[in-house]
Amino acid sequence: MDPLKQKFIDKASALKAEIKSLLREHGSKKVDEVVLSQVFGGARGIKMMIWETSNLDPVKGIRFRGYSIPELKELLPTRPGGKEPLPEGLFWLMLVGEIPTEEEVKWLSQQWTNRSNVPEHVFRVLDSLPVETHPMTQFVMAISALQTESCFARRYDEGIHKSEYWDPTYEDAMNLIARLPRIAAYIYRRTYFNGDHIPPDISQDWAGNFGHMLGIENDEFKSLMRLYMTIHADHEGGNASAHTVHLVGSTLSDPYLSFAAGMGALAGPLHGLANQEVIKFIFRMLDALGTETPSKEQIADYVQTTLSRGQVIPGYGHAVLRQPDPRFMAQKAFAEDYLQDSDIVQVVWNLFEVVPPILQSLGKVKNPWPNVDAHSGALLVHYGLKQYSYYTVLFGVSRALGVMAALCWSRALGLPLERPKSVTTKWVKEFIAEQ
Ligand code: CMX
Repeated sequence: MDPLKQKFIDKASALKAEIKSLLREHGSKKVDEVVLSQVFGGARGIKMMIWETSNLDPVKGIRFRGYSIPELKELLPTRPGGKEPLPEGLFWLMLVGEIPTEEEVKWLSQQWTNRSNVPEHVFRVLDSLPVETHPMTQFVMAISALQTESCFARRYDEGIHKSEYWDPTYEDAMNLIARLPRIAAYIYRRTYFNGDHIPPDISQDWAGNFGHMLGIENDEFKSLMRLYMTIHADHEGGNASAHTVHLVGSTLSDPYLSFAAGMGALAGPLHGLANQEVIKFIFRMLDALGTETPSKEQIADYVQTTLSRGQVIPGYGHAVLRQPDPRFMAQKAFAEDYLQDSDIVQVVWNLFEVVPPILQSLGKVKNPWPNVDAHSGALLVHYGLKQYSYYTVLFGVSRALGVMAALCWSRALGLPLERPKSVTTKWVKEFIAEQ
């Protein structure tokens, strides 16, 4: 058995036994109380799911196995001489809870290269779609087409014992992650470069090769890809894409179909599509104001007009966070290092000053601060990746790392079908009458 797989099942078996005895003793302890406004309000804050790979604190932000993004920048292996962590290292950490060595990360990079072959029919499915099909739609269809390769679906069909579900889940997770950059790059090149595809360079790491296949041969951009793929990977289990993968996976639908479903959730403008919406918002604002370098007053007026039209300010607000998103701050730090002089980055920084007090003044927005999507587009535009309809695909490739590691845990721990209870408003009225 490969060393990562062995490490994973050793850790998961130990935790499974621990959970069993923990539940035997404490299974009836109350962990939360649900009020009616939460039932009508998108289940905000209700503790109802196990997610081992990361945890989100409203103030401190995301912690991957307890580590903050600045800590990961210090601790995870990088390319020789590089500053940004390799996403391979984050996947290792999320899957087995240990910071990997450089050797282990190299091994994982090689594994993903070995597993990266995409069957021809997936490209044929993509080529059959109108070229103007939204890249996220193409992404979902390509992942669904790739489901023919699912080890989990095949083993289930053959009659696998439930104690072994984790094994083909791990194989599917590794194969899917390995193949995603090729698929995503294919979508980019077919949509915007007339199908002028770039073959993989197997000497590069996972994110570096992705940058190469996109066609942006720039070392700084590849560093950005490593950072981008690391910080977008996981945001605990309750966000819409992660939760969808978890829910669909709980039916024992295989990892490919579960991930495709999750990407449907990521494609919503209140979630991952916000990264395209932010840059669209900025481009439209610059167009409307007739300048590349608007003043803070001009930006404030434009923001107010947007709000008065009943639209949200994309890239701002969050269902859990109550401070500037550390993922926004990590991208800002990258921009401070590499692209201080970029006009579009300056617009993002000015929005960071202007938007929070305006949102605060509305009196209803719980978090006026920027989220991850407020910064990513400006960095991509700087390096020439201006086709913003594509941005959510980048987010999706990264998100696979977290949700696939978490899916391995769900199957290894034997988590059951997820099935919360719904009620009707009639039931609510009767419930109130009985109080
Ligand atoms: N601009 C304008 N209004 C906003 C707002 C924003 N950026 N963020 C929240 N609000 C409004 C809500 O629309 C809501 O208004 P109504 O009561 O009139 O419906 C009110 O403030 C309260 O909302 P909230 O409790 O603060 O926020 P929610 O938990 O309901 O929603 C989120 C969170 C992210 C959907 C919301 O902040 C939003 O729409 N932001 C813009 C879209 C965005 O950036 N999404 C990306 C999030 C990160 C990601 O998943 O990738």
